[in-house]
Amino acid sequence: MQEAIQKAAMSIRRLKVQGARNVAIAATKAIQEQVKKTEAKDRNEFLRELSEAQEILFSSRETEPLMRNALRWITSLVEKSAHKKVKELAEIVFSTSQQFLETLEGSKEKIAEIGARRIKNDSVVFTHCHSSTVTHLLKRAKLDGRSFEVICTESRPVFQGRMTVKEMLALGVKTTLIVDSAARSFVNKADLVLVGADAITSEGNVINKIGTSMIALAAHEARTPFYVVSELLKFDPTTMYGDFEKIEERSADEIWREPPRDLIIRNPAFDVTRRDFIHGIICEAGIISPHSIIEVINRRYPWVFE
Ligand code: RUB
Repeated sequence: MQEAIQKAAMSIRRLKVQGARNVAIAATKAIQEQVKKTEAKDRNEFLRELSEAQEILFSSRETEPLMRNALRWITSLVEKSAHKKVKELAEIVFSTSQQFLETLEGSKEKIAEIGARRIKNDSVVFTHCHSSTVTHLLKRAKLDGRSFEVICTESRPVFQGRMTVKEMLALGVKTTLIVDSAARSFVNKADLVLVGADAITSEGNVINKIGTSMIALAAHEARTPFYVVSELLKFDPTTMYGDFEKIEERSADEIWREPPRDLIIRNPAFDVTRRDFIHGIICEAGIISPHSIIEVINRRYPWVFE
């Protein structure tokens, strides 16, 4: 039952698929694959199957509004359609999923094009964790002929920073890896900080890999501009109606496999960076202030608020 969905949810939970964009892409593709094989006999059964799939994927990682926005949008279009035949409903899922994937791809390119202009020649870029949106922007800057170097944190406990440094080295960019606690010492040497986002709240605060808010504080103190590089669809509309974004807490095993008895280990995957520490959000609509997030999203993706 829901084989493609279960498989994708497992890969997402275990971080085989990592980063908000890749999570949303994997979930959308899993939905496409699942509807191809649907055995639902009528509209009601098909909608039930879709809603179950959605719940399984949503629970794979809690702090992923991009995935939730994508799947809710796809499901809402199916629900709104008057079609009764399963084949036609499956076709709607397939084409809207495709449309979502294309929108996401378009946003990535636009963000890279805009953000690359902020990378000046001979500059030092500080980054944290692994954001495919950030690394794509840096690739674009490199293709545009800019010379720059990158400083990246390890990003404990799962070391996503190693993925970032490998990508940068493959690009031929001078790259330095530091331990997370060296952030303050190195943010001083950087011209700007670029980090990704998992979620953006209605107040313009940004949720990203644990440690991001500490880097933002250090950058503020060092007067190093701190930018968030993110698709607008990482906005979580439920935060507008009073909900707090949930911060996923991961297994203690990631930190210490055989810890002493009675030790308490906490492993939150993300933290919240207040908008006051964010110079700008580099998104597909341009470089915007976190204060204007609702207005910009409302103009571009009004369906998010439905
Ligand atoms: C990854 C992380 C990334 C964002 C943005 O955390 O915090 O900065 O997800 O990534 P994890 P992208 O490794 O726990 O998923 O720009 O690729 O969406």
